[in-house]
Amino acid sequence: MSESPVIDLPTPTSAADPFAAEHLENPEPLHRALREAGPVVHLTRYNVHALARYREVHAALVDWQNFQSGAGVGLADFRREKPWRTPSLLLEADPPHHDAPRRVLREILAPPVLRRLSETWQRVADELVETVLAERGPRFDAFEALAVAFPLRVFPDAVGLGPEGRENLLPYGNMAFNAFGPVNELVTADAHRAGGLTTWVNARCAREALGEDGFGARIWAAADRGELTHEQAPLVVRSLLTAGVDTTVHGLAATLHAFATHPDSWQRLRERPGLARVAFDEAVRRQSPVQTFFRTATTDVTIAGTVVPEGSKVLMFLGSANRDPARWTDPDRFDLTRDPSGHVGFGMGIHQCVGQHVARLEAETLLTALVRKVDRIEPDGDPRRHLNNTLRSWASLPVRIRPAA
Ligand code: QZP
Repeated sequence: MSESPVIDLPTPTSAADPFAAEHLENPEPLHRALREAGPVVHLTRYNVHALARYREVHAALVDWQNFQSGAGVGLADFRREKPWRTPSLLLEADPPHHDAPRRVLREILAPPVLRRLSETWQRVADELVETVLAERGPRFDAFEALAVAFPLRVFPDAVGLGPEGRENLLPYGNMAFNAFGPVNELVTADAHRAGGLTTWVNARCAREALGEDGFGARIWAAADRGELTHEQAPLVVRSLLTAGVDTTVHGLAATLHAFATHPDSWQRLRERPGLARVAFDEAVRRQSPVQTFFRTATTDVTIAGTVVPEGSKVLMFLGSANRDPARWTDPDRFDLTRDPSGHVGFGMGIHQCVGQHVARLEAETLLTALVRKVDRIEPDGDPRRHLNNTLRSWASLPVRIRPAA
């Protein structure tokens, strides 16, 4: 037999645990080490292949044929382990099953439809900022007062959720995003309330539980038109309640933190409020509220010379791809003059965040309210992180502001 002309370099390995508190608290050093180790790194602790460079993360995201979602986008392999909840019809599904739910939600969350919400959301944002300034004064926790308060005021209403139990939304999301990682202390700490939170969320997805004019009702109406089955409708509503709250809360917090620590950027936004959307995307690029998720190889796939065996999990470091110096100039900088489009903070390809326009509208209305009333925003002590296996999340963001004259 002839020898292969290609010289196979061994795939680099790492014993690091990306879900250890040390790395969740400060992921950049591990990201840098993984990017520099090679295009594919075998993580021995979990027996998964890690992608930390932009090129490979992007390539895997758009290749749904070789990298499936149906076996789960967390560490758990749904082909061998029972999922903790009924799999999502969008996130944890592949074509063709994925396509009908995706189309329904894409139409309900499309920009022309959302435009009808923007006036109301702007008014709510203006009122919220006014109240915060009047009642809390110039020093407050921007995480609780703005990043949490605003999405919780507008998004559940837009879905058509009833008023009771909304305090369960963030704990449910925290649990769901932890569940994509390994069963570590972050997961076991929530185990006692998993049943209660799941029961509450599932009950909210029923047609009777939802208002007559909201995203939820429109999902059920799509089922009436035959675009979905009536069994699928509540699960699509559940996707909104899982993916739509914590993500925007921590994305907005990342944006506010970026402005507090980059006063020049705040002044630039005040001069050009039209930059609000770009600012949000640049903050999503730089902080990547969704740090990681997985795919599963459907066949033996070769990535940059490494064979990823059929059935093995591939861990994609979105946060690392979004700061890969091979793709971004001065990647650690929050820079309103750059074009952040192409970042993978919302994913890429057929699963790319279907709610991204909702998130951008929340950011745009909140930032617009803030630039109208705030001259300066600066840190007032160190922010605190909340640790989650998937989300780069916050516990507090103390700021001091100077109200506009
Ligand atoms: C979570 C769902 C980055 C993703 C893991 C966010 C996400 C998207 C969809 C769902 C949950 O459909 O439940």
